Amino acid sequence: VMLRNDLQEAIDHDQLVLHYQPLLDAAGRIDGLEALVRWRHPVKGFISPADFIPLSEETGQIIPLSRWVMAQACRDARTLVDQGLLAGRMAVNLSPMQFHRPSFLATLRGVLDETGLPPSHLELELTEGILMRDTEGAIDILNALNGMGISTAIDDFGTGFSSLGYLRTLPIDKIKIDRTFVRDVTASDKDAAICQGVITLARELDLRVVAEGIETRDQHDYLRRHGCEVFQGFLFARPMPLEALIAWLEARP
Ligand code: G
Ligand code: G
Ligand code: MN
Ligand code: NA
Repeated sequence: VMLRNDLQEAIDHDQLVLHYQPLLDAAGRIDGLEALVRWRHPVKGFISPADFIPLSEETGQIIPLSRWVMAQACRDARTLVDQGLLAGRMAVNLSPMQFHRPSFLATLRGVLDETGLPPSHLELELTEGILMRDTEGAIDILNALNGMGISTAIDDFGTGFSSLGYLRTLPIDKIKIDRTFVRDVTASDKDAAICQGVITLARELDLRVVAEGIETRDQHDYLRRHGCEVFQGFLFARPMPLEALIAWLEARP
């Protein structure tokens, strides 16, 4: 109850902030950004979404929270596009309840209208769990997103215990290899095999592939050598507030 009331405060009183992490292509150019929400608690400091997104799903507070995230991410993306600092897409993480609500697409259209962000600059990150919950419904929504020009990525790929068959039927654009496979890719033959397998799979299915959680040169070199196209991780940049991101982008050649 305590946290629930606190979270309502956070939503109502500007305690939520978005940090942005760049994604880079194999040549080191900015491929896109990922929006990651944080709660700047007046007493407890920064709280990770891992600690309040699940709670907000239980209480239904995920709905206003998600709407705020979507609007803020689109507004900031619009600012970056206008300043010539973002040519690619802003990726926003979705929660299951948000995605499967009947009003999801209407809300999304409303946010795009309100912020003026062209849909060609938006990407949505979904987990396997979201897609497994109601696959028929998910296909309809994904087709609608496609039609709007919004791209979609499967986040945390490989952690969901789901069949691979859905990759054949679902119209998605990108796979993000979970960082637990990337971590030991240069030390563990098994993790290397998994990463190589996912990269091959993505290529055969005409999906883009991202490696998350790149922390070392070796991880980056290895995955680049094996055909991975896009990279995200602390080696390049940590998630940062908009002001810091703008400075970071402007300082690049
Ligand atoms: O940024 P961090 O590593 O603390 O994120 C922890 C988890 O929270 C990740 O799984 C990430 O996908 C998720 N997350 C971050 N921001 C959002 C958001 O705006 N909405 C949802 N649904 N999940 C988010
Ligand atoms: O589930 P999702 O992939 O959306 O989670 C993204 C989270 O991963 C973000 O909260 C971000 O803080 C975290 N992250 C991003 N890059 C790295 C990294 O290089 N190492 C680690 N450990 N975490 C990372
Ligand atoms: Mn993500
Ligand atoms: Na992930």
